[in-house]
Amino acid sequence: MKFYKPLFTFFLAFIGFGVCAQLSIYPAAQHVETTNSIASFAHKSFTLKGETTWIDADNKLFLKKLLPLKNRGVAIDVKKIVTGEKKLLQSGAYKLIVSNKKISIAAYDNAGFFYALQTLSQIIRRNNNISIPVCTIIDFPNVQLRGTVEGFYGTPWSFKDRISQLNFYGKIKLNTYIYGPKDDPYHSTPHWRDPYPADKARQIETLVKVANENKVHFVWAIHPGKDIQWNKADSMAVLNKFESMYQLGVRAFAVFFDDISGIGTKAEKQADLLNFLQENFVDKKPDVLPLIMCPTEYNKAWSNQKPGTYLDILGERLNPAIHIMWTGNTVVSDITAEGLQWVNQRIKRPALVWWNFPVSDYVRNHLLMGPAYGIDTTASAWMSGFVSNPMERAEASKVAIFGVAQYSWNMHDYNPERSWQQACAFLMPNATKAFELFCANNADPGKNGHNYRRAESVQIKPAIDKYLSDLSKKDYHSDSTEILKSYFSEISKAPVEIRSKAKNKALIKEIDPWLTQFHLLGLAGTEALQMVGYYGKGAHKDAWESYLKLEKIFAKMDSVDKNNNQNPYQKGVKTGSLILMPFINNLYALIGDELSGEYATRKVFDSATNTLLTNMSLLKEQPVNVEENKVAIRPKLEIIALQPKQYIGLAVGKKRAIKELNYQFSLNNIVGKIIFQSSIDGKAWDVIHPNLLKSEGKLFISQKDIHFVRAINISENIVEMQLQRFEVRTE
Ligand code: LTM
Repeated sequence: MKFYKPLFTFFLAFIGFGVCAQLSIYPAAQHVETTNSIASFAHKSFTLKGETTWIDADNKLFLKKLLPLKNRGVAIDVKKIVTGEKKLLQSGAYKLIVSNKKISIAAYDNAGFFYALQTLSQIIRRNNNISIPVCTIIDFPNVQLRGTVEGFYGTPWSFKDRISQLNFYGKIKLNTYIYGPKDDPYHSTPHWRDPYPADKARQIETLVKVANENKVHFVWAIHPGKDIQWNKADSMAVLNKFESMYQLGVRAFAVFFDDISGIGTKAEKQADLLNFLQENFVDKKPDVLPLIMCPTEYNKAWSNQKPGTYLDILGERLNPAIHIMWTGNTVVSDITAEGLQWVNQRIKRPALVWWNFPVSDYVRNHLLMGPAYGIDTTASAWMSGFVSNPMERAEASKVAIFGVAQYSWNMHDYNPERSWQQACAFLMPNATKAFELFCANNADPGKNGHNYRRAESVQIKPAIDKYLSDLSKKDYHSDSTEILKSYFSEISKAPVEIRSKAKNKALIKEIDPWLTQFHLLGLAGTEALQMVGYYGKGAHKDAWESYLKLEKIFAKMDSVDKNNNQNPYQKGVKTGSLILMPFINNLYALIGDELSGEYATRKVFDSATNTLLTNMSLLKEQPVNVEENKVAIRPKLEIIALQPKQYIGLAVGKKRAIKELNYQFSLNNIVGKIIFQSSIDGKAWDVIHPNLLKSEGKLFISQKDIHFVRAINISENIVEMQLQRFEVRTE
């Protein structure tokens, strides 16, 4: 008998009876022992033996679907784990032993039994008979709470999306789904105090049922901090809302205080409310799980680092049974053991990680479908849970969620790249390579206010670098040419293959505009290489024709961008934006320059001259959107705190003049706090309007040659607000 370390548990080959079978378990099991033989239970039925009373009805049903259960047959010997190693004395732990004679399942609880069955379902082979590799699997999770927090801004997931997620979580051994979509008005302001309308309530009831079947804790979160009054009536309003959710079957609850300003942010009051809920709700209902809270200072960059402030107050005052969430060193951040140790000593408990990946609410024109990396594989001891905040696109998020499942179940074994490949195979079994190609080039969020970037086009980058380096030496026939040609050709074909072979139509619907754009990207790359080849051969006329064809493809891409995904935040459809698009643009510009003496080539676009104007370090990276006669700062989802004299504004290029400023801040009565100013040169500033009352409006600018506008805090206090719109119309 051979012992394989967890690292090698994937795709083990079993050779028995002349058959080569594969054993793939996801997430990777902690210990797998196996021989080369396969137990073949030809035409046999199975019978449940041992201690079976503790097994719940859902698990019995699952087992029945998996194996033909009769009164007599091959024994499935069942046991509850009650003593032994500590790691097996936790929820989700199980032992699965398959011999030629019987199957033995020992589990700590029903979650463990369910996971044993999931593993079994992954290794069973059904041909003429039922064959299972002879093996011993000892398995348990490294992290207690594993899953997702539907905590993004934008359109909340649909009922169907959520059902699909919960079934997916069961399969990949995730046990937590926190319901907290920012744009559900019954989760947040204005309706957090009110019960759900009947149709929504029924849906939640069903979701809880499906979650239970999949051994997933359905955690319902409330976000009351925007307008909570710290009085008895509002404490009771939260409690009553929880009670109404309890009636729908919910048995786990959270209170979020993220992205708020004003009195709602007070640590003492937040802790008191949570403690009140603990005493008057959780302690009175034995079937309710420990509470979870998301603090206002939910990352290191935003937290007051002075001892005795917000996080320390929570640490001291909040009932120790309550989990505290944490996004890392910044809002969107890698997760490190050191970062967790830092916060844990302040909050006096292990943090529950809220990982802001693959969420894309701050970069809605991109998909984040690359590997889930930047999560420390030595950090398990420092967290009570790990949940990922996904994209508004539920099915597309499954690529990253698959990685999160692998990471949080078996951290030491976690390999982001390998896990990502397995995710692609799992989600797109009939077009895995095409899907991998798509995901590999739809990974980076692009320039963004969080300064969070992801590797993209990793595999092809060396060939691109070589090509560009050869080109810089006027070598137009680089060795990389053929590699790149075939890569772009694969890209142009991948969408057809994905669309035609995918079983998951919901996924195709979500990514459809990006598939169209990806196809065009493949065509553009192919044409660009062709163009350079012609030019290199001295065939300038052919190169020019290619150049024009490329422009036509660009125009189609532009049209996809302008006609799809027109959300008010980051409109459009970007693909391959880190490496491939810049590469193609580079070739276009280069050959355009070379041909400019002979042909009338490209126009120069002055986008680089439209820039953000600020003296706030937190906002420096916030991108600017440029359209024909509009320049806008990308809206910021989180609260920003303007110190006295801090400003935020826009500078436009010399060829444009500002005619109108359109703004929206989540701040009422800005008199005496914020004024708007304009300038010709960015040095001397005039007040546009001294007495603005409203948090939103339009200001017309009659003065000529205005290239700069800004909003500045003229008060002596910090002004907290949300930057929802700051947009100028130019001449
Ligand atoms: O991250 C937290 C705790 N809150 C919000 C999320 O709702 C949002 O999805 C992410 C990413 O934009 N940023 C937040 O601040």
